[in-house]
Amino acid sequence: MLKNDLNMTLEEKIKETVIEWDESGLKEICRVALERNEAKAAELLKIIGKIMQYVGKQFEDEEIFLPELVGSANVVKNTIDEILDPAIRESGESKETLGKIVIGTVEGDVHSIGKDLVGSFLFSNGFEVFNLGEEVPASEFVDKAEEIGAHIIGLSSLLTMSMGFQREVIDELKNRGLRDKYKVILGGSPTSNEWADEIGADGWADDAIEAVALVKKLLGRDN
Ligand code: B12
Repeated sequence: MLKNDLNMTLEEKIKETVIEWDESGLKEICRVALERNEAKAAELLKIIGKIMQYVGKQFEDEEIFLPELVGSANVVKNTIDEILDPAIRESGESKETLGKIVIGTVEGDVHSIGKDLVGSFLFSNGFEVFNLGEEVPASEFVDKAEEIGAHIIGLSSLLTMSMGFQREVIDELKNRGLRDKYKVILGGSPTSNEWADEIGADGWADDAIEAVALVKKLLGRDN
């Protein structure tokens, strides 16, 4: 009972900092909770994931707008990078890893926000995410997937001009005889389900929340 009350208080505090983009506040709450053994890093990640789902839903319902969504995502991403991820590694506490994902924006395209959001959502939902950044050549996606034993390759493209590079990654996999080894998913505003079908990808998602559902489905983690 006491633990529940404590968790609720912690969740409420975390929610407030995420919504108010209070990065130093969120980091402090997480640091103190870890120091006092009030929660493990994986538990904090779960709480943060739940809150990001709430924020994402608010964005979908047009209750908040892009700057608010990006502000919250950045606060969460920086806290995960600087506090929670290192805490998990140090303690040897095994993060519940549901699968490994390599994600990046394809060659010729510098747009990062949507792809980073998808990466943060996947991470906070228990997946291990390797974000290769922007303007990533086809061979780099495949090299990284091979190196880390990925399950999924995620390709972002925001430009009509760069969409063709999504096809190139699939061609690169085929050329190396690796097409069946990885599930390839696509996203970005000019792309669609039809485009994913046309180039032989395994799935497409419209936003970060759908991306999490898609990845869970592809990896049989959706029950
Ligand atoms: C911000 C922005 C920029 C910023 C990017 C900053 C950054 N660090 O990302 C800057 C100013 C650098 C920029 C540059 C350019 N831009 Co720009 N940009 C935008 C803008 C306004 C917002 C994009 C964005 O961040 N959206 C918010 C995020 C959250 O949404 P999202 O990216 O769609 O991502 C979601 C989904 O698509 C999906 N998703 C995304 N990636 C993935 C990946 C996977 C695997 C999955 C499953 C899902 C998924 O989930 C995400 C989260 O919900 C859009 C217009 C718009 N309203 O989209 C134009 C836009 C994308 N840009 C455009 C253009 C033309 C350019 C430039 C060529 C302009 C120029 N003449 O220089 C350059 C490109 C240079 C280059 N080589 O890449 C056009 C593209 C048109 C087209 N179809 O080709 C757009 C649509 C504007 C327009 N209406 O003309 N841009």
